[in-house]
Amino acid sequence: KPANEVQFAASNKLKNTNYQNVYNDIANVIRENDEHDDYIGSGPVLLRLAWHASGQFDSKQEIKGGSYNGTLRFDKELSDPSNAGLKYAFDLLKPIYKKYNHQISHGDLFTLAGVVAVQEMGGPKIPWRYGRVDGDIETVPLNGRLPDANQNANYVRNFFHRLNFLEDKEIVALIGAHCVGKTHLKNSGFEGPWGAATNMFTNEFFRNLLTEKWVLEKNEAGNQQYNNDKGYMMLPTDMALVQDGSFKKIVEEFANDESSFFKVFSSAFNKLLENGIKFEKSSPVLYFKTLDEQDI
Ligand code: ZEM
Repeated sequence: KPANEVQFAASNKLKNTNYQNVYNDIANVIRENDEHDDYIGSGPVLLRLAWHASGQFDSKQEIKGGSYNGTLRFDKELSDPSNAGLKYAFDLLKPIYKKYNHQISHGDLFTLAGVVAVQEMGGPKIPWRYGRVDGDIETVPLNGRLPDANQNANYVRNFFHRLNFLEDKEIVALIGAHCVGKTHLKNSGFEGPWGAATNMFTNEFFRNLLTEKWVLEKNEAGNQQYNNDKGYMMLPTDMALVQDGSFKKIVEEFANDESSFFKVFSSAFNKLLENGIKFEKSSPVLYFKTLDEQDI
């Protein structure tokens, strides 16, 4: 075996520089699967995969969850009703997992896919570290820890406190990820996109919250959602961001200043992906170039 292969096998990790190759492989998967969901593409659903792979974290429980053990790969977790629609995203990543042949863990792959999705859709750079491991089935957290979209501002704030987001700014920024993708009746019981540019990471979500005329309506699944005359929608938890005075001030700031949104989103998303993880000192913070920046 060549020396570097032996080294990989020993450390079970890729050399730092090679994660840009994994990034590029994921970015190419996004490029190749641009027809998904009526040409929204595969970026949004990969971002949602990274969020759900991390957002079931609960430090107070015996099985804490989070991204560390890469447990979203197990049917037990994938079949959580909250994860409906994410098998497609997991399947997109399977060939990449295979290609690196145990040199990358599922947790690292899922979280890196979120970073790739944000950056390739034009969002901010997200710092990222490797070092998660494939935990066994005993490390799968109980279903039902992801948030309920039918709730109000207090619920949203308390939910994100569980994930160590104590500042309203971080919470509002994270939900700003609803600038991309859409809701699907068959997945969640909600229907429609949040805006016009469904595969571009921008502050449109915040602008729409403030400027569109929203009407509360019952959808075909019997759930209440806010609709406007352009076919956009907002979840009750989205609308909570303008119903609460403190949240609303931040929505206004982000609507007026995209760079402020990007800055807070970048650090909060990095924290979300790393909840509950103590990285080895040798694991550096990595930043990746987009395909465009590499002229690929
Ligand atoms: Zn979402 N999200 N989310 N979210 N989310 C959906 C879709 C997407 C909530 C929620 O209930 C829903 C965050 C926070 C919260 C994305 C990213 C992030 C959908 C629609 C629902 C119902 C799923 C479907 O039908 O396919 C709630 C209640 C949240 C907090 C209160 C955070 C944080 C995110 C990332 C940082 C993304 C990208 C989508 C779009 C997926 C797609 O397939 O288009």
